[in-house]
Amino acid sequence: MLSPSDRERQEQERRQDGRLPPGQSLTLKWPVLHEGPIPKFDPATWTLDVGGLVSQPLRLSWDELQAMPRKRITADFHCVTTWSKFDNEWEGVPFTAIAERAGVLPEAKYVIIRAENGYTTNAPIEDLLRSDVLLADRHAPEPLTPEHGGPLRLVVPHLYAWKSAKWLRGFELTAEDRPGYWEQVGYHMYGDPFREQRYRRQ
Ligand SMILES: Nc1nc2c(c(=O)[nH]1)N[C@H]1C(S)=C(S)[C@@H](COP(=O)(O)O)O[C@H]1N2
Ligand SMILES: [Mo]
Repeated sequence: MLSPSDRERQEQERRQDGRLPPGQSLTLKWPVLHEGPIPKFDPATWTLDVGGLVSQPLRLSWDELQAMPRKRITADFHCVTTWSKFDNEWEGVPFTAIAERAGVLPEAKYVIIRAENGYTTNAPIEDLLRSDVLLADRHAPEPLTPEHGGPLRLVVPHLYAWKSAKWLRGFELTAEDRPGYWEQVGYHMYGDPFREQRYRRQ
């Protein structure tokens, strides 16, 4: 156990490293945070839908998704409620593989990320095309548990964690930015933790 002063010193060091964003504290546990119930997963009926400004709209089954290229990344995770969890090992399908298969049209500038129970969040497409953005089904070495978004969640390490939608079900590519679930009640449209883009000015 770290004493409070050790913890403070460690946070100071990490801040100096540029790894802990302003206003954040390190957590060693992994909190569970979401609205609503944990959805049930049936691999026989589950689909991932990709539509909007793409040349080839997709409806992928669980097995089709599993057959796609895979990748493992290590990344920090920053929740807007001020906890950060370092060194998460995520494994899954890179968003770039999905984008390539769907064929992103030049007019596509934003993505509405869709999850179970109507949860949505938005991001510029260029952010999702970063090489470390994954459709993760493992928090390695374990499969992603249902409370952490299993069977599949998006992971966007460089934005606040509300953009990392749990129970991911699809993407809609759009020309204009549209606020998602939390953005509609005042969370920032972009959400960069290093610029403390927590809430929008009202
Ligand atoms: N579908 C869905 N995804 C969601 C949320 C949610 O309410 N619903 N909450 C977000 C928030 S605010 C955070 S901090 C992370 C938390 O992920 P965790 O519970 O695995 O720590 O999930 C994000 N993804
Ligand atoms: Mo969060």
